[in-house]
This record gives sequence, C-alpha cells and structure tokens, in this order.
Amino acid sequence: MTSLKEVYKDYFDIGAAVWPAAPKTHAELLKQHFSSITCENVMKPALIHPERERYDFEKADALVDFAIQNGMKMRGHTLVWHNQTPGWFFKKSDGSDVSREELLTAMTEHMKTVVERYKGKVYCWDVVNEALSDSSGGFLRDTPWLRIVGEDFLDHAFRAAHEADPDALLFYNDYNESDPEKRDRMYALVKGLKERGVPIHGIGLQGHWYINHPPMEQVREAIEKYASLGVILHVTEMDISVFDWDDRRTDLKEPEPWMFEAQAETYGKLFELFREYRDVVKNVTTWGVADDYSWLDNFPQKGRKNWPMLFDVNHNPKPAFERIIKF
Ligand code: HAH
Repeated sequence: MTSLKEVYKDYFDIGAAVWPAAPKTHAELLKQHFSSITCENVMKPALIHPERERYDFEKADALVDFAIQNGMKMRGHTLVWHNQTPGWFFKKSDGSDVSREELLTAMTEHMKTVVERYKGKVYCWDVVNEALSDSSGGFLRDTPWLRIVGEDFLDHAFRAAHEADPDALLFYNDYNESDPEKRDRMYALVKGLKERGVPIHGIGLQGHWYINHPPMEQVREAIEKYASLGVILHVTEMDISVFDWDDRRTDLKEPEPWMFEAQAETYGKLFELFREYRDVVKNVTTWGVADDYSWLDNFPQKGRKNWPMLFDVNHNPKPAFERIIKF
C-alpha cells in the first residue's frame, strides 16, 4: 500500500496523535504512514506533573522511545493550558490563589524539567494552548493563567521554554483558527509576541474541521495572514467530523453512505491547500490514527461515535486516504 509519509516527503511531515497502547494496537499504520507523532494526553501537565513534587514520565518516555526507534519526529503537546492542568499550579492547600511569582516559578520549573528532559528528542512544543477567548468580546480567555499572572504569561512561557531548549521550535496552538474574528486575534497575539522579541517560531492550527466547514477560502486567508508574520505553520490536530457542529444526534451507529465521499472531498481540498503552501506548512498531524478511536467519540457529545480519520475502524484506508495520495 502507498505510504502517506512517502507521498508527502517533499512537502511536510505527516503526524498522528497517539496514546500509550497505540504502538501496539496501531503499529502497522503508524510505521507505514507517519513521520511524526504527538502524545494525545500523556505530556499534558495533569498527566506528566500531577503533584508539585511528583512527575510521571513513564508513558511519555515510552512514546518518545517509540518515535526514536521508528525514525519519527515527536511534537510536544502541551505546556501551558487551562485544561488538563492540575489544581496545585493555581491554588494553595488552603484554597486561595497562589501569587503571580509562585505561578511563574511553577511554570518555569515545569518547563525546565519537562522540556529539558526531552531536549533533542522532542523537536517542537505547543508552548501555549488555547489562550484566546472564543467570543469576539474578550481578547484573552479568562483562565487562572491570565487572572493570576496577567497578560504577559505568554511572554514568560515562551521565554522559559526557549531557555529550557534553545533548539526546539516553539508554537502557539489554537482552534477555530480560520474563523475571521479569531484569526485576527491570533494574528495580533503572535504579532505582539514577535514585536517584543519573544521566541516563537510557529502557529499550530488545530484543524478540528467538519465536512462542510470552514470554507476553503477562509483557511487560505488564515494561512496567508499567519505566514505574513514570518512563522511556520503546523496543522496540529486535524480531523474532519462527519457531523456539523450543532448536529448532536446520537442514533447513528454506522456512517451514512454519502459521508465518506463528502469527507474525502474536504480532506482532498485541504491537503491541496497545504501542498500549495508547502513553504510554510511543515507538519500535518491527525488527532488520532484510525476511526476505531477518536476524541470526537466523546466530544461534543459523550459516547456518540464519529468517523473523522483517514483510516476506518478496521484500519483500512478510507476514500479520504485515496484522495490525498493522488495529485
Ligand atoms: C483540543 N482542544 C486540545 O488541544 C487537545 O489537547 C485535546 O486532546 C483535544 C482537542 C479542542 C477543543 C476543546 O478541547 C474544547 C472546546 C473546543 C475545542
């Protein structure tokens, strides 16, 4: 079977998000098609640093070893986020907030330990994830990072990550990246970081998309606008839901016949765009490997099966796979 990473070797890396069992359960697909992996969860603060004095590196280490053994790159995800971050970062044992200095110290020490440990093994980090507000009202999202540290928490995060590994490529990562309003905020955020001399090298476009959304023109405009900042782009968490965002039905046990064709069309157009922008798009990662497991099976509707990947539940290539290898 044609290897996806081979087909794209002159364009960009092809990545997949993985979990601890994946090197066994999805070994063949991972080895044949992917040149990059990301830990879906096990490098997140809640899993790798559950208590102030306790790190748990075992699962992340094993996935890093798997990447090295198979000549794959490893993306680091993620260092500073409002979700999946343990409460001890933000709260003292009496329940009150830590001080700005205490939170910055915890951030720096977290980065020193995690980023330095994987120096030379993890080639890029999503340093800050999802710091922008979703509504057009606020600029930054209301989180403990913003409330306790203030707006410069991003500056501190990127500087600390850079100090911990000066060779790692550092990313700001977010979703709804091609929505014009959020795009403009993301542009302004990264522009400000660059103007202040903060070490940031790339923007991560999560790429949680839908068969009919977003319009290709918006994705193109977003790529152009971000690229004008002189940063590289990674598509960090790509999947194409077969349900529209507000379609919350839970009764579909098998995909409808038209779905995989329509999904293939969308994957095809997006990969065509990425190829066109190969000078800036350097990695395209799917948030999972095959349809037997996806976070979308529990989001936005718990327990509702979705089929968003390039390979089906039996690990066979779907129409979307066939589409993106032909150009
Ligand atoms: C992403 N958020 C996260 O970056 C990733 O770490 C996680 O595993 C899955 C998706 C997307 C997202 C969300 O978590 C909540 C609302 C909208 C989008």
